[in-house]
Amino acid sequence: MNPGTDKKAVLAGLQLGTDPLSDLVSERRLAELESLARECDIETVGTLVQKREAPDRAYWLGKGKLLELAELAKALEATVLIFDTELSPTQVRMIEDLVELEIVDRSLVIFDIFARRAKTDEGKIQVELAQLRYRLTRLSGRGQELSRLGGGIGTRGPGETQLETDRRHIVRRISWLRRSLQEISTRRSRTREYRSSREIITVAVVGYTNAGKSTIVNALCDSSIEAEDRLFMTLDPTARRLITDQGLSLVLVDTVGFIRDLPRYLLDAFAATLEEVAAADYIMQITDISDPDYRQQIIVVEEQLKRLGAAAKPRLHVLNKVDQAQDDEWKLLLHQKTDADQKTIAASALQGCGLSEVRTALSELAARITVSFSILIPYEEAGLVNHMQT
Ligand SMILES: Nc1nc2c(ncn2[C@@H]2O[C@H](COP(=O)(O)OP(=O)(O)OP(=O)(O)O)[C@@H](O)[C@H]2O)c(=O)[nH]1
Ligand SMILES: [Mg+2]
Repeated sequence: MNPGTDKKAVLAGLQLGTDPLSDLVSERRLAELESLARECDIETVGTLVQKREAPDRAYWLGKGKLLELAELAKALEATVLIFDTELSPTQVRMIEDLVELEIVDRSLVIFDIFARRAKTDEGKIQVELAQLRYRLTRLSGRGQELSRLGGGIGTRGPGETQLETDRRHIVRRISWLRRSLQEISTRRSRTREYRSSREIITVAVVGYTNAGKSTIVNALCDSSIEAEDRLFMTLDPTARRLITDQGLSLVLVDTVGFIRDLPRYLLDAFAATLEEVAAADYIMQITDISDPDYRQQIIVVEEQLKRLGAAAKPRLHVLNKVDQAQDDEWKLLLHQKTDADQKTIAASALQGCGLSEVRTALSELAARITVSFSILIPYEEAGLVNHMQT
């Protein structure tokens, strides 16, 4: 997208199966897609959902439905069709051959948001790698048609010049990006080694995008990480120190948010970043219980934690935004995890309620992990003190 030029789009969704709840699911999925599109300056002017047993191999929707979608777009003066899935390269080609509109899928929208948000070298490299790998799969067989593909949505992303370059150039660039990421990963693991050699307890703050992760880290650590009502505001893991009332210190690592169906290439590319979650001592999971879809979001976060091998770590689950709760149903969650390793606390990071309980839980954790001991060193062995780490 060119900045400042709002495009109009019609969103296409599929409702699969006959589950009585599937109406609600597809409605929420499209509401999320609309928010994602908005982050790319695309205005949603219409939506269309088709009920089907399974996605169509060629057009994702049925062919008739796709033509109906194109008519709807024309009537609403939309120039873009956004599909609530990652279309296969063949599907993109087939759809483009049938309708004269810009075809965008969910992955492309998410890439575009990540490209807009990436500020550090690490973030930029990760996003570019994911975009190029995605694009490479869409280049094969298209030959000269390359330029029709566009870079991300419109011009954002690795840049227009990339589009005219050949496949080999992209492959070379990908291997360069991979090497750079490897270096970043090595640097990150050195930082982690340092923390663990100093026995610094790390807490990875995870959750669905926009759950309030950065806001809670800021409130607890008196820091100022950018926190806004926008999706994927935080891309780079940001570490902040928290000193407990007993004077013990913990490092909270704010991380990139999760979302359902995060494009595979982004997950791969963000592996170095997500290692922070796998390597943490403790997980602080944040859930926005004011979001009507929070149950589904909890499932998505759980799946991601499992994938990262972090699901079994001790966890503090913060049910955030209680100031905006729609009903009382979320309170059931409070009674689910109550042992020392699994705690659930209700809070409002914005208004401050529940935060002292969160602080107490983190202090207890620090005290539990930090073993205190006293030793008596004979005077003649006083030199041993030099070997002790502080
Ligand atoms: N009402 C209310 N809003 C909150 C609360 N906590 C956070 N927010 C708002 O929710 C929005 C998202 O907060 P962030 O802290 O940026 O969320 P995040 O999880 O870091 O989001 P990403 O980095 O984009 O994944 C911001 O507008 C916050 O002000 C809360 O307890 N209550
Ligand atoms: Mg954030």
